Amino acid sequence: MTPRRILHIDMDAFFASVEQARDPRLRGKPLIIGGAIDSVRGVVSTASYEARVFGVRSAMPIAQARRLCPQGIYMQGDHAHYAAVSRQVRAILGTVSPLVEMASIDEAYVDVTGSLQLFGGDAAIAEHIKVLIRAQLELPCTIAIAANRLVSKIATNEVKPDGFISVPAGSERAYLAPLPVAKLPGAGPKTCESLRRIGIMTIGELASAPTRLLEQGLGDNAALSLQRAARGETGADIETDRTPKQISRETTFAEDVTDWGELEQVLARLAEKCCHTLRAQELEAKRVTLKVRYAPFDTRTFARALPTPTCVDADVLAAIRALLARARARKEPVRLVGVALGELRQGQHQLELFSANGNEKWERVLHTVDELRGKIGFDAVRLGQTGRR
Ligand code: TTP
Ligand code: MG
Repeated sequence: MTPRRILHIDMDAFFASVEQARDPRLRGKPLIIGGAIDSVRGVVSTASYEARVFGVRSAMPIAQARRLCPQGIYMQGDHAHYAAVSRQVRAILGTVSPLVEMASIDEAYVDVTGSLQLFGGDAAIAEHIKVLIRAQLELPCTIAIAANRLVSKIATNEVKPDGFISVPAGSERAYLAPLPVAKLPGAGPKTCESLRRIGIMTIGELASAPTRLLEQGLGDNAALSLQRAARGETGADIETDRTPKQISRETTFAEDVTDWGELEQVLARLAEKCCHTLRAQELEAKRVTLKVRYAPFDTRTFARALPTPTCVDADVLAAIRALLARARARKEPVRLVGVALGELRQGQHQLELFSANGNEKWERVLHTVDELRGKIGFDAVRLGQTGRR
């Protein structure tokens, strides 16, 4: 498997920097942007780093900020403009990789795995982006590149402002180890307090703590996911704008069907169509849902997670068959059946998966089938499951 490289970028003091970019007189000054800036209830949206020196922070009441930094310049935020600049940042990121996910108005994850060779490495790609954003938008930003989103996001925060860091593959755990547990997303004040009570202050201590001890302190689920994060092992893949939420197909029958063998045939066909679309979009699915409408209008869904993400018909069919066993327990006539593939992601592990499962042949066959279907239509090629009647 090609190790992923995930770039996280976060703009520095975003709203304030945007104002400083369009009005040079504001540069180098303590600048505070807020909503309802003149109202007693207004809060600080952000403060320039010059204002942070005085202790001014996001979400602080403006009144308090004025006490801490009376010489500051206070401005009302202009959200429409910040959103427009955010879109420009998004466009610049799109020039280095198609896999961009904006996580908020001023931060994004970019899967740069496929772009690194082109640009010449982590440092080069980060420098390229920083230079473009400086030149086109006059804005500072901070970038981290690591094996997954979690580590890159934590790392960005550590090198702000105007920073860059690359966490080499394999050194995630060592990188995180000395940081306080509060730096882990998901470790709020209550969790940190629970951890402190069992003597855990750093991410490294959390990573190597006995699981039993953590479960007692935090509860089973929280303990496991937090410990995985502490080991730098977590991190979902990039969800780009292009990834649909699910791919589904369904068939309504003119007359109610009671023959489950027939329903299985129809479902196999629907599953093949879904998988065809899945592969055409280079996606994999982690969840299969079977939809059954029993006559007249009683619709039920049955779902199961797949052991590994897949785009292979046979895997989806196996799941459908297992779900069918549950659906047919109702012993009622059926008006409609459908298949939906969910928890979609970019097909990254396809090749490894195929070789791991001895599925190479399947892959070759399916690609040939997809090609033929592209040329001569979907129904030109029937695979084993739907071919036999
Ligand atoms: P952040 O990225 O959290 O903050 P920032 O960009 O101002 O500063 P830095 O990243 O360098 O630490 O948030 C991005 C923008 O979102 C910020 O400029 C203003 C807005 N924002 C609020 O309106 N309220 C808030 O409480 C926070 C945290 C941010
Ligand atoms: Mg920011």
